[in-house]
Amino acid sequence: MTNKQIRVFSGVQPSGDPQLGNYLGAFRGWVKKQSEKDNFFCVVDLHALTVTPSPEDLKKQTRELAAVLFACGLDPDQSTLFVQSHVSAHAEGCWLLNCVTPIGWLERMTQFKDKSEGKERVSTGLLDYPVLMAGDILLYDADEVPVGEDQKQHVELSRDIAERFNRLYGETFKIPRPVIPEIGGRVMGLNDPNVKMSKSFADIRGHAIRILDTPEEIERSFMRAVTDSSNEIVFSNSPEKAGVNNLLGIYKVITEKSEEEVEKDFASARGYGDLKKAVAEVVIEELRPIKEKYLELMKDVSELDRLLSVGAQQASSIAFLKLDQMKEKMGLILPVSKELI
Ligand code: ATP
Ligand code: LTN
Repeated sequence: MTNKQIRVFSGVQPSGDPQLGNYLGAFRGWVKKQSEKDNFFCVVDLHALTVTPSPEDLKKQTRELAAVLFACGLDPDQSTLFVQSHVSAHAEGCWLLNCVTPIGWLERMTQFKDKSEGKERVSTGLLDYPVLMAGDILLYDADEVPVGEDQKQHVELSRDIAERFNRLYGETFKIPRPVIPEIGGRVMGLNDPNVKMSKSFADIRGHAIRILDTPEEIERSFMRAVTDSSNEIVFSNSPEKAGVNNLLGIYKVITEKSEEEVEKDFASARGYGDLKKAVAEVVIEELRPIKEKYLELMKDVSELDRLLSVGAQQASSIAFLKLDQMKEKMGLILPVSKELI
């Protein structure tokens, strides 16, 4: 099998301003590997509905996220980028998979437990979120699903759902595998290094670096980052050093240096101020061309919309074939001619 035959699928929610964790844990790796594989990337707007954004915000964030992804280097000639709701097979596939997924599997998901904790009422959509995600992946017979560490459990659930469907109705789906970056898979919040950096918290002062932040905002957020009371700039697994470890981790992924080289860079630093400045600098330089390209793309939204329509057409040509296969296997009769509907 040549690598181009390896199909990759991944998604990202338009649920807020994309942040450094999205970039280092997901987007950067997608772009780096895109020439080697057959790639499908999706702005999962239906998933974002589970957190009930305002309609105006959702529209705006969907386009902005697509533009950020192109600006990060996703190339329409190498990768298909599309919006989930433009390919209705995703919603339909989710229903079919709902009917083979035990509720207990969904209630066990840590993301569901975290997001529903302390809430008096949660939507069915929040519980069903991983089934929609399984549909995203399985409709394309994806081999690999590159995601950050936090999504591993959901990809594993997609495997369980695929295996159950195959057992009940005969071989239908490929079993996908999660691909987690060795480093960058878990970037932590700058205000609290025990919590994953997340776009839903991007509004909290000092929590996240947004991909589109100005250099001044980036520097300010890093200078405010929580560290500890010692002044040792070394990689460490100890909980007290989680903040410093996070900063060193970010520096290491971007500079692509080894741990020894990174520690050497800071051997003569005078304290955490120097570390924070250096990390801010590499992040600012990494994000600068992305922001420039983003601003360029947002000047002509109709071209962006056109690219997304082409992406949706490419995705549809695969997704609807698989959807028909699922329907047939489950005993649904297909219409004789779709033109008559
Ligand atoms: P939300 O706050 O809405 O849950 P998020 O910022 O956690 O959003 P997602 O849209 O859920 O981001 O995830 C998009 C991709 O980015 C996924 O592959 C996810 O694993 C990855 N990702 C998100 N946050 C981080 C992080 N802090 N470190 C590494 N990867 C991350
Ligand atoms: N749940 C994912 C987003 C997502 C996804 C997917 C990722 C939706 N569908 C399919 C990989 C494959 C998240 O990052 N929160």
